[in-house]
Amino acid sequence: MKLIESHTIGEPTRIIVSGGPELGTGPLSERSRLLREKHDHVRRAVCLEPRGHEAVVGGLLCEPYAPDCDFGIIFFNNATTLGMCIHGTIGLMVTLAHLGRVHPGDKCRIDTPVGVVDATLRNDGKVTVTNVPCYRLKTHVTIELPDWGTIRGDVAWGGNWFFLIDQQGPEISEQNIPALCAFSSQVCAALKQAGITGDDGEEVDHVELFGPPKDPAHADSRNFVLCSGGAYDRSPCGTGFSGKLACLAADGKLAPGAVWKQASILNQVFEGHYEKLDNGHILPHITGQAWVNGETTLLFQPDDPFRFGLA
Ligand code: PYC
Repeated sequence: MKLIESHTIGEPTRIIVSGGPELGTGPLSERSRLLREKHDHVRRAVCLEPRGHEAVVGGLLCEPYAPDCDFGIIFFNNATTLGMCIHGTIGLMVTLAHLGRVHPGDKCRIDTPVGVVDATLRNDGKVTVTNVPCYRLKTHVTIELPDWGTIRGDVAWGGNWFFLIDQQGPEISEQNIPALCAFSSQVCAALKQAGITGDDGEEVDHVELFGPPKDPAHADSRNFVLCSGGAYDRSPCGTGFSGKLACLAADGKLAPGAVWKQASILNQVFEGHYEKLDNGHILPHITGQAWVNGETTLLFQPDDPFRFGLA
């Protein structure tokens, strides 16, 4: 199995470019289910120790199902498959460029389990992704945390489900990463206990905290994102940023087309803006940068008890 490795301002992506499992030719949501139910060892081999680590996001490059698409992708992390991943799509585009399959200026349509996204490899090497339509589902939801009392946030769809919390909890700083992880884990548990879900009862499995930027000339806000597998996102998290844009739009705090600079916990920035759709949802456009940093062949020795990862 061959992988191309990249990182998107610090957040790793490993794309399976050959030797991946055969999942048929159905819709990407169906192939994602098959990957989860029948080939989970592939996800574990790519993401988990001893080869991987908790922050790794993997992607299986495949043929698209939706018409007019150039590529299909199914993302997954240390716990499960993902609906969508924007830092991973930025990583995918530089991976495809590394393979000579896309070139600066190319715009690709990419099929994913939650819909089609567009991605453009710009001449300056950055990538702009136009996400699926996003929206805020619930506003001013309160939860009770054992160590923090009442906390208020919004539920939004950004391609994954997010609970977004503004200026509550530990200060957003690198020194506080363990405390931010602990706080966000309590939020996840409280959401579950209170039965707070996305549409169709889907789990809200990502938590996003916001605070002021370290340098207001550099960014509008700084975030911390805890992903579904319990790892924190080293990037500003493009799907989380999409949820943030949906909330800013719904609150009338950012006009369509106006640029928002979202810094990560590592103080690196994605830029984004949105278009308003007729149904009130938004179409986010997120720009970021990734670098290819490895070409890997996974070997599976039959006597290696951990060839498919530490479960
Ligand atoms: O950038 O959308 C993103 C993402 C999702 C999970 C980790 N990163």
